[in-house]
Amino acid sequence: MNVRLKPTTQHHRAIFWSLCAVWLASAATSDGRASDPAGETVSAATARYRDYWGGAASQDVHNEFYTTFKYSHLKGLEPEKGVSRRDPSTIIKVDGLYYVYYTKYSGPEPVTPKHAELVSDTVPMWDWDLASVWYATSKDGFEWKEQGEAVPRGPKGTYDDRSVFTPEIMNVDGRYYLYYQCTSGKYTRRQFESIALATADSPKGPWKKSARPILEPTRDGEWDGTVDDRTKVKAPASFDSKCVHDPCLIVRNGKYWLYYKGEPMGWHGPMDRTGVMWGVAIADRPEGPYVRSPLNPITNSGHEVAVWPYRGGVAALCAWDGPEKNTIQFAPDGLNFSVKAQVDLPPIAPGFYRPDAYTNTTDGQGVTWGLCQVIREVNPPGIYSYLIRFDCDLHQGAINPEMKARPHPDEGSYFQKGNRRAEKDTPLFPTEPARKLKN
Ligand code: AAL
Repeated sequence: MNVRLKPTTQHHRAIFWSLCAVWLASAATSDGRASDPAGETVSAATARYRDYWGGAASQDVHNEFYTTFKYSHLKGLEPEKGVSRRDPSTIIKVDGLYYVYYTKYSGPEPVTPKHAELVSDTVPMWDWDLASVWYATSKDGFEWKEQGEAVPRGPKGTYDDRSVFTPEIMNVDGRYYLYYQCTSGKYTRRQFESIALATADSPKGPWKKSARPILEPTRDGEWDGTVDDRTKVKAPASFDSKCVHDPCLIVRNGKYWLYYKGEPMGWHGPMDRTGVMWGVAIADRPEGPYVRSPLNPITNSGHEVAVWPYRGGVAALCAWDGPEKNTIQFAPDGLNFSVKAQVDLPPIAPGFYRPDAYTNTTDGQGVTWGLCQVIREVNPPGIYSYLIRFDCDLHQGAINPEMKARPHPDEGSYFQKGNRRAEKDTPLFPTEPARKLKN
């Protein structure tokens, strides 16, 4: 049986640890030991184990924020040559059917920023460029039927004429809100990207787009020079100055909390102070206006956004980028996150089934499954991105207790494709340092 920590104890501990962090650091002796309040001299790691992690209760088998992830292929949405399906939304259940929305691209091989000069009206930079939002339904979450396009690209000259991608779905009071990333004009390395919204009375549409995007990048940087190089800015810019991505919503305290990922102008360049981090913008109505939290960015890590109501707060899965990557985090107030568990091989771009994300709950139950993606391989070309299912146990009720056992990755997890040593001295972007690998 899993021993679950009482939230209050845990939150108090987290607050206590934040306040005491400075004190503990100064109490450490020169060889790294710290004396705990009982007067016993302990190492810094032991002090952290007791005070931050909560001692034995933090062991994986007892930790409500720890899980492994197990993956399954989907029937009906198998990998398809020349077709990408990626960045699945939250999964919703309506009249006994699950619905998922995702980016779909089909066409020539994307050229990547290395060959940005080849991008055209028919040749994409990435496999989310020249794309649109499609949807599929399922009775059991394993076997899916693609239903068709939900939101197409806009006509030339409109805010989403280039691509419509990375959707999120919210259902509230019988209305359906489909948030999605959008971009216009020719896709460049310095592309700005926004979040837009389409609404409908049914999960099948028809979808009506709002007049303008509902969240835009701040654009508060100044590009250095006219060469199409995203790394060059004259001064540091906001973490979300170039792109706002990966909308993921929660209804909390009667308001609409739109969590998103930011990308700065100057990303990976000498003026980059943030890298990829998440922000939140809050509105009284699903359509906005969305007001950014003054605490943004509210994570220092993570890529595609995945948050869900948990107990009285908000839990997050931060995969991929940053010093706190591959962690489950928790914020009692939805804003101040701390690391609660480290995880192996987390899903990429997860869209969770989050049945209480939009119920304004004050006791979020947690999540146990969703869809995610296997990303397109550049080398060898041909197989594009596709969707798979993951299962986990991040639920108060410990629904999948076997997920607390240590992972046993199979051979494919170790011998991954994509070790592109042949390209080792070719940077993806002109001013990024080439990755020099030793032979
Ligand atoms: C994903 C997401 C967003 C980005 C691109 C497509 O992993 O972060 O959707 O724009 O990559």
